[in-house]
This record gives sequence, structure tokens and C-alpha cells, in this order.
Amino acid sequence: MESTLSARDRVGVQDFLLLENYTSEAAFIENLRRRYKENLIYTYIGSVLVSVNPYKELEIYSKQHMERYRGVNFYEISPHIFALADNSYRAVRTERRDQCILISGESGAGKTEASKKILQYYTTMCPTRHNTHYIRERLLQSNPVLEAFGNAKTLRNDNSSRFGKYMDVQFDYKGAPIGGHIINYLLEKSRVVHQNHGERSFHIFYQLLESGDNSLLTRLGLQKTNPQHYHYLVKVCVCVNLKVYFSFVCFCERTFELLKVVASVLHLGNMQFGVDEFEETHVTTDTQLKYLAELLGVAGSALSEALTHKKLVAKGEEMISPLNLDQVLSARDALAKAIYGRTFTWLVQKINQSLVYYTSKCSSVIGLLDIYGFEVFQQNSFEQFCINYCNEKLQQLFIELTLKSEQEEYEAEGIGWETVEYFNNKIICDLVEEKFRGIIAILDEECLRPGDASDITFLEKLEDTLGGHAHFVTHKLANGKTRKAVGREEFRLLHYAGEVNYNVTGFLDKNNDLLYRNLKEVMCQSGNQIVKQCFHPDELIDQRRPETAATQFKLSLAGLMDILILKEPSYMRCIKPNNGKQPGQFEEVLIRHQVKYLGLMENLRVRRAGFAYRRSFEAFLQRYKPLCPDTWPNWRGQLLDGVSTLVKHLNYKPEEYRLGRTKIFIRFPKTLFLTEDALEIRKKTIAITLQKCWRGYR
Ligand code: AD9
Ligand code: MG
Repeated sequence: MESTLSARDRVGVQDFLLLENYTSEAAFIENLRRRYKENLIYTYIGSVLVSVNPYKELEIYSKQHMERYRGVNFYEISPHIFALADNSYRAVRTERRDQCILISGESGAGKTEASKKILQYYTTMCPTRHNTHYIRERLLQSNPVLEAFGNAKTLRNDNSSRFGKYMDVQFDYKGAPIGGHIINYLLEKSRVVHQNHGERSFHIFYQLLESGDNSLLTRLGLQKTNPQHYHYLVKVCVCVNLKVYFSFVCFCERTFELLKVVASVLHLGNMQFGVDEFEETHVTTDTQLKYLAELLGVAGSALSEALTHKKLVAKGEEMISPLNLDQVLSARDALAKAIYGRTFTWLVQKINQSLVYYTSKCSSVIGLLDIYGFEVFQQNSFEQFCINYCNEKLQQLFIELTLKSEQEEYEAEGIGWETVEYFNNKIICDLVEEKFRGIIAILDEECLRPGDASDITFLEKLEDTLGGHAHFVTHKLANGKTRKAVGREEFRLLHYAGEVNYNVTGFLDKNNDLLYRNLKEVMCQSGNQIVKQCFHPDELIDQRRPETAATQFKLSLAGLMDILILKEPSYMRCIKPNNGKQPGQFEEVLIRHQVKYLGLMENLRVRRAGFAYRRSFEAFLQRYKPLCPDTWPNWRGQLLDGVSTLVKHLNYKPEEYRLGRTKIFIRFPKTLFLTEDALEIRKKTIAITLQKCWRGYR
């Protein structure tokens, strides 16, 4: 434990619960800074692990390091991601309780790297079951495959995950990893057709063009040229040095089919259209069309017809009408997004199939959640709305699980419930998801309404329905409720972590996520086995409207909550220290912002409201027994009596601690510090005495 006086000044405290001035944000950040300077990137808030991205390779992830953390309690050793991993594993191993590790933080903070390190810990340190070596390999390999298809270079992160991911690692009764299962959330499909300046599309496109050999590229109708040849990749920027992973053949026997789909998206982007004298739009790039039709295994004529016309079915009758150029371009983009998005989901399913061993042998699981953190940009749109809603739900879960477990622990230990004040964000979750009156319900209603529905009518309807809600503000409703201005096309939500303005432009389109029926029909007939599986004819028979994007997301989040609520959670909060991806730079304003949006001060306050520290009698006695002649070198009686003897000898005042059934609860950090300091001095005396004895012996 790094808490002797001098060390504490230099490297800070390894658990924020031990901060004297725990309500001070400045003290919190100063502690982070001291530790970061010493390359100590991990710090606890009780059992929550906080990390600051070092942006450099630290020598702390080797197998030797893993071994150091095996079976060791949190406070006995410096904070580490392996401690978190091991702690969950021990609960699975010894008590068969399902666990989950929830990792959050903003883009580039280190969530995905953390989840990979946890997975590495399990695949390296856990025993192996006979015949399951291949499962370990696949668990590890699933990452690069998903990253190729789901990650992209953004301004914030060269390897940014553009989807949320929940992964179960399944263990058998002996604690060997024997399988896994992944659920993906809300892939940012729009990136396929549009990227902001300085960003890129998904890695796979570049990997294919850069590393595919000539014969492969020829078969796909692609050229090994500058990616800028492809319209969808045109806003290319510096290359990132990512390894090429085509070794995922083992995941699917259909690698070539998969690459055909990837290539087809590039060809779609290069399709061009012209308008003839009758104002009808038609394809002008016949070669592209030919490649595209071949790759997708569809008739070129059917595809070109479907791209330029829309088919509506009303009361059993089909109506076909031509599309204008703008409509054609957006139909083309919609198709590219649909093909890519569905293929991504297909890929996740394939990976899942490859991770199945014997489900019946699964005794318990550890779930890893690597999901987008709170996002607040200059301009916030539908995507940020969904992402921030997701964070509200996770906060809600945190409140339920943490406070519940805090309460349960006090009860189990028989020391009476201490009331903890906190903000319950259920009111904001309801504001977004409530039936009929929630923002998503109102958005869906506008999406369904024929006639003049638009983003602006959606905003007006929000104002009519939600005016007066304590967490909802618009330009009209502002009334001095908030400090910053709200634009005319914006609404503001007062999230648990702070205020965010959302611009409604594009909300209806993004929520509708419309793909014309005739394009679906053509895709259903595809000769490409993957596309065929992604577009099922049942979709055409089903007359019901498909769920909107927001409703789908809401349902998948509800599913996620159902999964998580049954598990025992551990939390990891990742912080990005600077925007330049630079090591050693600790930008205070940026960090303060994240401490706020991650709810860390609230977290600390809630954890400190009761007792700052708790330890099992056994661990407490084991650590501090040298401090009392009656307990040193060994206490032979009941643990409770040993602890009582020890704290009496240490002069603990009654208000400083409480003895439960199995644990001692210490109210103030200072008590623990003084004990730690005394221990440090005592250890030195013991060492000197031993040295003297040793010399005498020689
Ligand atoms: V995003 O929301 O997917 O855009 P993440 O996942 O939070 O984001 P990621 O894990 O991808 O961020 O980390 C960003 C980069 O920071 C990595 O590519 C590494 O270069 C760097 N990083 C993150 N964690 C560590 C670490 N523990 N040690 C060294 C790290 N470098
Ligand atoms: Mg990531």
C-alpha cells in the first residue's frame, strides 16, 4: 500500500476514499495528477477503478504482473486492471456468482484497451479445459476482426470503436474459459457514406485495398490504388499503422463472400447517375453497376431499376414512381449503410457461433461492457442523444446496484442502514423512454405521421408535451432555467452529468432509417450467401412498420439492463488526459470535465457517506497484527476477538469504527493512515531486529 506519509505526498493515495478532503474536486484532480506523473495510471474509489490513459506502453501488463495479482486483495497491492479482473474471477470461481465489468469513459480514454487486457488476463491466467484451446484463441481473435469492421480513425482516437459491445466470457465449474457471446449495439453506419474532415471510414476498407493481393482485388473489381479513388473513402487522411487481420478465416468459411460485400459497398459509392430529357434519373456508370451486380449476385437491370425508383405497396396495390437525383443518391447511401450494418451484425453472429463450446458446461460468466461514454460536442445530434440516453440507463443501474449492495452489506453485517443522499436520474430516463410522453415516443409518432412532419414539427411537439419538465428546455421554454443559450433548432436535456443541447436536424431521417422496399426485394434475391442471410424475405411479407432506430436502441438497452441487473458489477472509469494523444500531458480542464461527466465526485461522496473503508476481520488482522503484542506473531482465538484486541491496543475511538459480523468498518481515512504509518515504522523495526539476529547467527 502506497500510503506512508512521504510516499503519499509524492504519489497521492491509491484509493480516493482515503482523501482527507473528499468533497473537493481540486483535491481529487491533484491526486490523479500526482499519480499520473509517476506513471501510476490506476486509482480506486472503493471498488471502482479509475484509469488515466498513459498514451505510452507501460511495463505493467506482462505475465509476471498478472501473476502478482492472482488471488490478492485490492488494498494489498497497487491498483491495477488485473486486480479488477482477478476480483471478478475469484467471485466466479469460488462463489459461482455471475459478474460484469462495466467500462465507461469518453472516446480515446482507453475502454477498448482495458477490455482487451481483461480478456488477456483470463485467457492467460485461467486453467484450460481439455479441448478448449481454440476457444481462447477465438476469444482473443474476435477483437481484431470486430475492430476491422467496427472501428475507424476519428479525430479523437485512431482506433475508435464505432459500436457498443457487451461480451460474456463463459467459465466452467473449474474456472476455465469455455466460450463467449457478444452483443453489439448501435453501429455508426453513417460513417460508411460520410466522414468528417480528418476522419476515416471503417478500417476494413483500407486494409482490403492496402493488403489484398492483386488477384484478390481483381476478382473484387477493385484497384490497388489510392483509397481516394473510392468516393466513400475520398476524405482520406493519414494512414494509421494497424496490423492486417485476414486470419479470421477460421471464423467463417465465407471470407471471400464477406470481402465481396465490403467491395460492393465501395462500388456502390462510385455509382453515378444522370438525368435524361424526361427528367428521369438513370445509372451512368455501367462498369460499376456490372461489378456491383456480380458481387451481390443480383441482376444489374433489377438493381439499377430499384436504385432509381421507389415502390410503395398500399392496400395490396403496388405503385412505382421514379426518384429524382437527390432521392437516388440517398437511396444509394441507404443501401450501402444497410448492407454494411447488417453484415456487421451477421459477423457478430458468426463469431458467436465460433465461440460456442458446450453451453451446458457453462457454470458462470463475466460480462465485459465496452460502451460509448457521455458525448458532448459543439453540435450534438441523434447519435449523441442515443449515446447519452444509454449513459443515463447505466447510471440508473449503477444507483440501483451500488446503493442496493451498500445497503445489503450494512444489513448483512448488522450495523444499521446509513442513509445516503444522491440524485436519482430515473426522471431523465423516463423523460426519454416513457410510453406516449417520452422523447422517443414523440419522435416515433412524428416519423409515422403522414403529411408535413419534419424535424421542426417534432421539436414543436416536444415543446407542447414536455414544456415545464424540470430537465427539458428549448429556446421558447428557456425562462432563465439554464445558463447557456439554446438554438432555435435545438432542445436541451439536463442530464445527470450536465447539460447537452441537441440539434433536431436529421432526427426524423435517422430514426426512420428507411430502405425502399424494392431495394430490399433485390437484396433478398442476392446470390451472395451473406447478403441473402442479411435480407430475409419475411421482411417483405411483414406489413408492420419496422421498429425505428431509437426504439430498437431502447429495446436493446432494456435487454442489456436485464442482463446486467442479474450480475454483480465492477466499474472501471477511463479518463483521457489530453486531446493530442500525447504521453505525460495532464490537461486539467479536460480532465475536470470528465470527472464531472463520469460522475466521479458523486460516486466518491456516496461511497464516503457511510464508512470510508471496510475489511474482513481476517484481512485486517493479518495486515495489522504486528502492531499489538497480543496478536503478534499469531492470534489463536476468534477473529472478532483478535480485531477487538487490536483496535483497543491501537486506541481507536468508538466513533471511528464499527465491528460487523465479518468485517470492520472504518469511518475516517485518517484512522487508517495512522495505522498504516504505524505499520510502516513497525516493519522497519522488525527488519532491523531480524538483521541483527542474522548477523549474530553468522
Ligand atoms: V472509443 O470510445 O472506442 O473512440 P476507447 O475505446 O476508450 O475510445 P482505446 O481503448 O481505443 O479508447 O484507446 C485509445 C488509444 O489510447 C489506444 O489506441 C492506445 O494507443 C492508447 N491507450 C489506451 N489505453 C492504454 C494503456 N493502458 N496503455 C497504453 C493505451 N496505451
Ligand atoms: Mg473503443
